[in-house]
Amino acid sequence: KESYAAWLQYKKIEDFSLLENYQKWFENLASLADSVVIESAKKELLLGLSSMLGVQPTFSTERKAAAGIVLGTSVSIANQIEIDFEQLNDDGYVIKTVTTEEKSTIFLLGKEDTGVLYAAFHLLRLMQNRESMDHLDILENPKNQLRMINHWDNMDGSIERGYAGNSIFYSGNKFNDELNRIEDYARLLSSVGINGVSINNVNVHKVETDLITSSLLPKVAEVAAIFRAYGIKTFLSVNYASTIEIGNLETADPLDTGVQEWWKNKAKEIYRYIPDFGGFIVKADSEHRPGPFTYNRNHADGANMLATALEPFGGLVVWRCFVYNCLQDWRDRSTDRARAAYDHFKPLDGQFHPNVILQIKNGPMDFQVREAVSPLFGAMEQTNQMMEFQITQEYTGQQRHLCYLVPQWKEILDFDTFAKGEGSPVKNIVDGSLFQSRHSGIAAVSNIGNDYNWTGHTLAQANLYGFGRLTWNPDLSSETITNEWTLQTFGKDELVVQQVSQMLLDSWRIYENYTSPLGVGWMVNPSHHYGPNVDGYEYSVWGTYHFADYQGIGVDRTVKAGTGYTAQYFKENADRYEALETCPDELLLFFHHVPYTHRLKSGETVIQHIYNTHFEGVQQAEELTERWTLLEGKIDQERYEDILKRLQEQANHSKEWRDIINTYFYRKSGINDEKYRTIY
Ligand code: BDP
Repeated sequence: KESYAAWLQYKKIEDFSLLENYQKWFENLASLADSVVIESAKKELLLGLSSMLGVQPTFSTERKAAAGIVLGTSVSIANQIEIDFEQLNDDGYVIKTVTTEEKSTIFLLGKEDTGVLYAAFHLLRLMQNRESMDHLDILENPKNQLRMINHWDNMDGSIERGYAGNSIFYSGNKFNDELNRIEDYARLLSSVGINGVSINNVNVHKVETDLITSSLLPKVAEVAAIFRAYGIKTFLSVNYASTIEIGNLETADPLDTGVQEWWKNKAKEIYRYIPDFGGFIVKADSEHRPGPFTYNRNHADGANMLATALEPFGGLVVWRCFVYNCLQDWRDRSTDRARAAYDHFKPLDGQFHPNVILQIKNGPMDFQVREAVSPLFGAMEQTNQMMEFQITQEYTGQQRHLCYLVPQWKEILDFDTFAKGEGSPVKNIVDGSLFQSRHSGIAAVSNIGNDYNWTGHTLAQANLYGFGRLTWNPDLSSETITNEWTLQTFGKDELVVQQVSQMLLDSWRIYENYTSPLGVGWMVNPSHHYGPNVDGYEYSVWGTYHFADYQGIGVDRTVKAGTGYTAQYFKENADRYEALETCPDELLLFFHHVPYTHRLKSGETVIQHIYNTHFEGVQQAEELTERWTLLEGKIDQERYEDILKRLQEQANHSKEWRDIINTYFYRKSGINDEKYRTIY
């Protein structure tokens, strides 16, 4: 089925001359290396070639006279075709066409086997995109070392913040017997360069605490073997208080020698089952999860204790910085959740072990449609840092609304922190280059489940694809990624590619238009986070406020009169956000509390902006449906209908957003819409 195949469609090539041209390359496939990873590369090539071209190449372990593909990792071959392996990093690869009078060959060479696999996927992508094979000369290195997906899957089969069915890993508190689907998932991930996956929720309950015990480790090892064949390392989220819950100890104090010993033995045990185990993800002292604070220890103590245990085996501790007080009093305006991660972690710079990476959410709040970039990026010169994005659309329409996040992620990665003066973008912090960090990378919370199309909204597949591509190379443009995805997913049809790509590229702004305005965030229904509720989180304890009253709205985070959060940025950004005159419109209410009559740089007042964007957003959402219907007949009926239904739901639901938000602010402010449109 098309919806299941996602972007690995490998549709038969109908264009006869292209078909002939391609077929000539694939008489023989010579594999000069051998491993499970190379096996995957061969399998994928065979699948792609037989399905796109109807050819079955012969296999050999040495180069043949016939035209063909050569897979390998050997330096001597590289030298023969004038490739300098020194230019490749561990996951890098080369694709090169060499034509002599006797034969034509496409070399897929990697420094390691994973490079060969990535090269195979790249070649298949080129073919899906109908590019010429005649003069390929490609050298690719991933910019980020760790390119990771975090699953928030629970063993009962549910997925925290999952919008595409249940877990593909578990059901009924057990691993699924049927593991086939995991292999197809691994193919999807590997095809875009993902090399790490954590397979259980960061909120680790009792059953998942057992994942690191001998009762479940054999199963984890089975899953890890599937991922391993695709160059992906398996990680587990662990319960910080495991020593108490499953270790028969009375404490989880990181400085307690009993606790330290327990984890050392535990690490040894895990690596017996999974020799290339990636490491632990830890959510500690966050939203009621246990952590070192209980014992008056700090997060460096906690993380380092685990790091010491994993260190002999090359394992990593991915320590999350989502640490804040989730029991704040909304009446106390001196506390500010946005400040929390920086306040907790910045003073610990330099204290973490080399195999600890701090995983920081892109913004200081929580994956809102728009928020400021976390000031922690770049603020800890001597500490490994990695990015956490959320592919699953918790606050961005839950895969019922179209919201393509690549443009958002790009803005964040390009954000200049000024950590080392101008030209210190976030992407150079998380790729390790700015501070020469030992470990670094980008992770994101998965958006897949066991729905037949993986992601609920079929177009949400583009977010998974785009995340992988961007993680491989943050310099790719949104347009490039989007076009690539559309071509592979729906085939080469001008109108389809142009329409779908543009719909995706417009969708984030559209979603922002009819939801919470000017960076203020939230305004969603509590707990499930779907749909509008302006005061849903206003009088609760989560630290998520907009402070709207009859005069104005916004959170004053200035040093002058507010929470002082702006001072967490390097000077250039701190000054820019601090002053009303220089604070960008789109984040105005994130940083300032202003009257409804305040004029934005756009010339509109805040209240008029709210009205305008909400009317406009609904209109744009309705247009998305119309734009989609232009493609009827050009896309298989199943995907066409599926997507149409979601777009219609979005258009309807956007009206609810518009009406609730506009009415609320009309009643609060008493100010009329200049255009006298109906506000319910
Ligand atoms: C929030 C989610 C919550 C997660 C938490 C986290 O609402 O379900 O457990 O983040 O990242 O976005 O730990």
